[in-house]
Amino acid sequence: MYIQPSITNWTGRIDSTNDPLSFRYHQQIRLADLSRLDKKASNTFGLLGFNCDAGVKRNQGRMGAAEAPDEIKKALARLPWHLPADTEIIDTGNIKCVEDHLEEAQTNLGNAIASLCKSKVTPIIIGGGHETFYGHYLGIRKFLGPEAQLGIINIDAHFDMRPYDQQTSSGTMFKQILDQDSKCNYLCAGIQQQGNTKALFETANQYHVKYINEEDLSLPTLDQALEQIDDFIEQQDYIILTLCTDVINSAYAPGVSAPSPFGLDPKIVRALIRHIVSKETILSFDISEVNPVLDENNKTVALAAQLLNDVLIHFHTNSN
Ligand SMILES: [Mn+2]
Repeated sequence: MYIQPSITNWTGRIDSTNDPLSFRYHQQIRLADLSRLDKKASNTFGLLGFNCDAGVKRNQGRMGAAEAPDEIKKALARLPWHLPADTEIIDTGNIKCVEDHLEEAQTNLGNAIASLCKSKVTPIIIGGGHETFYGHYLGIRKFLGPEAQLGIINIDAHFDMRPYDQQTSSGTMFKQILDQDSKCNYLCAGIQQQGNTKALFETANQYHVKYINEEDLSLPTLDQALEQIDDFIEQQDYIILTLCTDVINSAYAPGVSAPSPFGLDPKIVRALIRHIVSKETILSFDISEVNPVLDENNKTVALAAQLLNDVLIHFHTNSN
């Protein structure tokens, strides 16, 4: 089900109505119906929400992520605009999952993402539980066709490679993808021993997943981690990035289904994101697993909005 973008998400302080140097996001954003996209200039980003936590429910997690897209848009609306003047950001509304119709919702999300790509709009997807990523993948693969080597980078405490013989969920996407797509490679940064069983580490090894442990993602070791990520990126035709917000330390990100007391410092996550989205081969980004219902003083939502702002500012800035 498609929900058109709403101006009610885009309000905030107004320092000036005519001086662009004083503008905030809510003064720059434009609303665009998905069915009426025309060809855009190449520096256009399309925000697309996914109101869905059916995958989290199936994964026996805590519900609420379906409400994140509008809350994150409201927080982004209030941030000052530091993007180049010719950058265009459009809110293209939300795709909503009805009841337990997860597969249908993921297909709809994928189709919407593919149509954004066709209009030369960079998809910036706001989940939703991490099942958002399966729709993200479907859309990019549909756009690229089957032959391109596609690198998936997931910043996450969890592999999300559980078996799905019974049903898919927010914990199965990467196994689903690697089982059906031999042209996909998977790197996961932020893995925690306590977030994954021994069996999941074995699965990851069987599927030749590249992963970087949480312990190896601190300031002193960051350069080494970035080198590993660069080696991975160089072997792909294109990359896509997904951020599972539960990878962040629960002191900073309490509003998630599965909080991580030993999660990453937000500054490390910001450094990873800046580095990865600056690459020439990146096509799209999603942020998932923010849960406004479980948040404390809106701080996870505010962090998510700031990370999104970082993605937008740093996207494609390094074409080496
Ligand atoms: Mn995840």
